Amino acid sequence: MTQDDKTKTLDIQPDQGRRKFLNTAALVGLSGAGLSVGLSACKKEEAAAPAGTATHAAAGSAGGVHLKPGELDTYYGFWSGGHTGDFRVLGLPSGRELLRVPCFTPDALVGWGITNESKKVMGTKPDGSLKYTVGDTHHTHASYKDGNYDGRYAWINDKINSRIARIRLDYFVCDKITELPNVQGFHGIFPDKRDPVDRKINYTTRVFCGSEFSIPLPNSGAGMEDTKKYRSLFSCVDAETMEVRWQVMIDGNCDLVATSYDGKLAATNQYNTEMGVHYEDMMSVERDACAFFNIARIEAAVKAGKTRTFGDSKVPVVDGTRAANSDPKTALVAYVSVPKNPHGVNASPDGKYFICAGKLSPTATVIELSKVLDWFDGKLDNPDKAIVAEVEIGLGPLHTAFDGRGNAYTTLFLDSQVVKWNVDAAIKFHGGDSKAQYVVDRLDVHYQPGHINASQSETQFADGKWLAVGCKFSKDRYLPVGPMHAENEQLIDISGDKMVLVADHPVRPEPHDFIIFKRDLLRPKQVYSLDEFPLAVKDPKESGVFRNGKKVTVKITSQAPSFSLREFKLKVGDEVTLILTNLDKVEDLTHGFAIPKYNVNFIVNPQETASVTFKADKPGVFWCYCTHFCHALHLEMRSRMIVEA
Ligand code: RUQ
Ligand code: CUA
Ligand code: CA
Repeated sequence: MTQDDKTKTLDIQPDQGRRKFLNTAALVGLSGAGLSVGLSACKKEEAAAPAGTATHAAAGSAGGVHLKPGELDTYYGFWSGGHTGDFRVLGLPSGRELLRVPCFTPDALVGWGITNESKKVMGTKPDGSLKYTVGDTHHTHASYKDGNYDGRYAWINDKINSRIARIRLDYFVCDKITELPNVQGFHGIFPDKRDPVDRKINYTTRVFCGSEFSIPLPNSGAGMEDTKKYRSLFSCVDAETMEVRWQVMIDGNCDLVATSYDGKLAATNQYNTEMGVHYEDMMSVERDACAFFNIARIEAAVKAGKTRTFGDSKVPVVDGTRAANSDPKTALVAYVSVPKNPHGVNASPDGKYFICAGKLSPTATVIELSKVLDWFDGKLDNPDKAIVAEVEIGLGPLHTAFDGRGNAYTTLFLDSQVVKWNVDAAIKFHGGDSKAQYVVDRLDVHYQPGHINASQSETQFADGKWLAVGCKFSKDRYLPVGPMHAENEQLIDISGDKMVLVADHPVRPEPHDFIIFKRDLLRPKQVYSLDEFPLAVKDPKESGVFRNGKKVTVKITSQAPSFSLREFKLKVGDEVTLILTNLDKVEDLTHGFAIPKYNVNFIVNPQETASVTFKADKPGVFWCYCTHFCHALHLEMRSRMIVEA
């Protein structure tokens, strides 16, 4: 199909024959044959792709993507790194990667997992080694105030070990990691946007976390064969203390998470309402659900002590199962049915709707939040009546973004497309107006898109300029580099009626979700404050070797091009803590500190302090040197560690 043919087909509603609800048999092919069919279809369409790829002249009004040397991007993008376990910062529209913030996994550049400070954040075993060294980040979101990002924090999840990390956006560092109790497969995450009760609190104070895998509660070896009793917990983490405030035990599982702008509701889409243990079981019913949590009621129940705990965890758990929540007047959770194995739940910027994509159904479901609240108030007899549209949009719908002009953009994994559709028109169509034209545009992307997000899409200030699409397969878009390909993140100009593909960006596998927001919402600091670090060596005169039996503290400062100690002496068997403060005050004047054969390397940014603890177990001379280029005499920037036998 050429791009022109495709454009001609845009004005008709999705073909009903082709876009039938997929039945279970067809879906068995999803994981194998279905996907390869999808990919070979991509291959055919590849020839047509350049026609849909805009030159700059053809691009909409969002502006050019190629910035001149020295030009700054106008948006920040926060990307999750996937199983690299990091958090990435990009500039948009250029797509340039600016920073990786290590969170869950060690990072050799920074010394994350090497320094005592980072190990404390990451968590250690009693012997001082890291508790975990693998991670799998999926979703990142930032703190809100008045319906917009306020630049305080971002959060990111680790699916493998059920951890949530917080990134301070003043210094772009991970400062806290919390492990959720009794949770496996921690997937969706979303901060709240204001308080449901105290209306003065118009900013984020909670972060909600969904658990994708159901497990025996507690998971300590009993009841492992009784799979029908497995449950999932939906968790609320305090945004400031990062402690888990409460959990809700639910039927089915949690996938993605969304929150309402009024603070009253959080929701998670559920693909396994069957509570199956094999994937065939997980897609045996035609409708799953989106579970809505009434935050004020849950917190009242917690306060009233209507809670239990599981295992060693002290976190109070309320009962959100279907059986316990059938009476709307007291229900904590409303289950709205959604077809089939839905993926993604996204809040529209006007605050009115949550949209779930069908994944195994070619539909998007629009749920009106005021009607969900009506059900909780006893004004609606069935929570499914909160569904105001359920329309066919294409095959394998996953995630949805918004332009602030009433349009939604949903990734179609199987169709390798983004579909732009109008929410109001979809509601009219669903209401019986068969002439309502809700599909506005379709664009081929390359290939198999998962996440999607538009500039400011997750705020009330969606500005409809840029749309980024995370394609899971790049196939032929880049030079081959062996069996594994780069992922392909594509940038689309959405400022006009038609979507215009403007750039491909190869990214290291494998990013998942991302958010894009205006650069002036962030004011990062470029030099630390010495007071942030209790161990800071504030003056070179404080440096030296301080011995207390076998425990030795070495205090050093750095100022380009030298360390305050030109040499220091240790004895074999010493337990050494080395503290280094970088007294340079110039931004970007970072020093490194490496100790050969001792597996030590870390950096200190301007006015930062970091420490390492190690055992002096090898006699000899070890030239500690600066690993971060800092000065014309960078190579000469050394300190001689002498370990006496
Ligand atoms: S999920 S491709 Cu982990 Cu973000 Cu949807
Ligand atoms: Cu200090 Cu290089
Ligand atoms: Ca299912």
